[in-house]
Amino acid sequence: LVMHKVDELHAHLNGSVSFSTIKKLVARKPHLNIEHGMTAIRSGQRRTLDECFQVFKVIHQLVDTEEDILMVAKDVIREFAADGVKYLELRSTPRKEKTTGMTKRRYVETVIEAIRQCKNEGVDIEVRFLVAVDRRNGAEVAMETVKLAEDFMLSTDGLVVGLDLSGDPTVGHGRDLLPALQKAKNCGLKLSLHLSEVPSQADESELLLNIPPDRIGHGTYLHPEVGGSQSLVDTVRKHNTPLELCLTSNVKGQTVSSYSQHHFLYWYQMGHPSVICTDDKGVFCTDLSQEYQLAASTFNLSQEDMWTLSQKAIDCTFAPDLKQQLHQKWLELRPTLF
Ligand code: 6MZ
Repeated sequence: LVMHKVDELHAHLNGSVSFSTIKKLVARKPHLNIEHGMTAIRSGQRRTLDECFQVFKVIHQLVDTEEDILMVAKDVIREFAADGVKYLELRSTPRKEKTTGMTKRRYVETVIEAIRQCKNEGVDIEVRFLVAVDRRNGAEVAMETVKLAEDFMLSTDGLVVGLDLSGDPTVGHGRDLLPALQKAKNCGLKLSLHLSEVPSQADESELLLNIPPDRIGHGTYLHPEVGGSQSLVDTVRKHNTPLELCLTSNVKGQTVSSYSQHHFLYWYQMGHPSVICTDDKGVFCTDLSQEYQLAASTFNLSQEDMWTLSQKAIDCTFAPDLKQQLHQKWLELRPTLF
């Protein structure tokens, strides 16, 4: 069963690095003694979320030059295209690497360069970029990152469309980041915020949901059945804020106990805009087709249901200029079976 999904809206660049790209990186840096088992969580394996964040650190060691970033970004874009994705929003945290001289600005420029090169090479996918704030780094870095994102939004003809808030959810509090997030929103950056990825983030979610963000990453613990609250759900509903849902990531990272327990069902049954995404296709060994298939088989959804889901995802993108074109692609891809 082939699932023709149209867009991927929640993909962290360094979490999306495939096995074949990891092999190339390892060959460039044999002295690090890194093997693939350290950069991916295979089928049937589980890790705590904390261990997942250790995995990102290993990948960051492998990806620390402009040359690496360019290769990784181009490979990831080509892989999403090969999976049939027509529109990709990539997100990544700009990193400065003292040892290689890479700056945050060069980091973002290099990702933009990768997007442009893929376009020039005729890869059949539209790509937009969200600059990510790692919550671990605190208020000052968050504000710097927002300024960087704003500069790029203005200078890249709409390739940089937004800001992501991510990183280890057990570190720091969103209250400290609120001024930076509000500034981002005010200057026209779209906001996608990881919210309530772990329990006991209800206070933070309450605060950040009122900005309001343009999309929510995960939102695993927002609803009352898992310790969130009806008032959080009501706020999400009031603003009609779409959720980016990543089934395998949440199961392998153990924030959700099994596929059938995934909060996809809660929101889907309510008819709330919910978009299926991969999160970190390299680390969690998945792709968007597989995530669509897992959602369909777990929740007993028909192929038509899945088509409708992928169609609705188009309205959740941060690229209004592409919506019409994407709806057209969706119509072209859709089989006439139903
Ligand atoms: C929160 C996550 C994440 O930015 O170096 N990241 N943040 N929750 C998750 N759930 C599993 N998965 C990835 O890609 C890696 C970074 O993305 C964020 C983390 O900050 C991680 O270091 P980039 O391209």
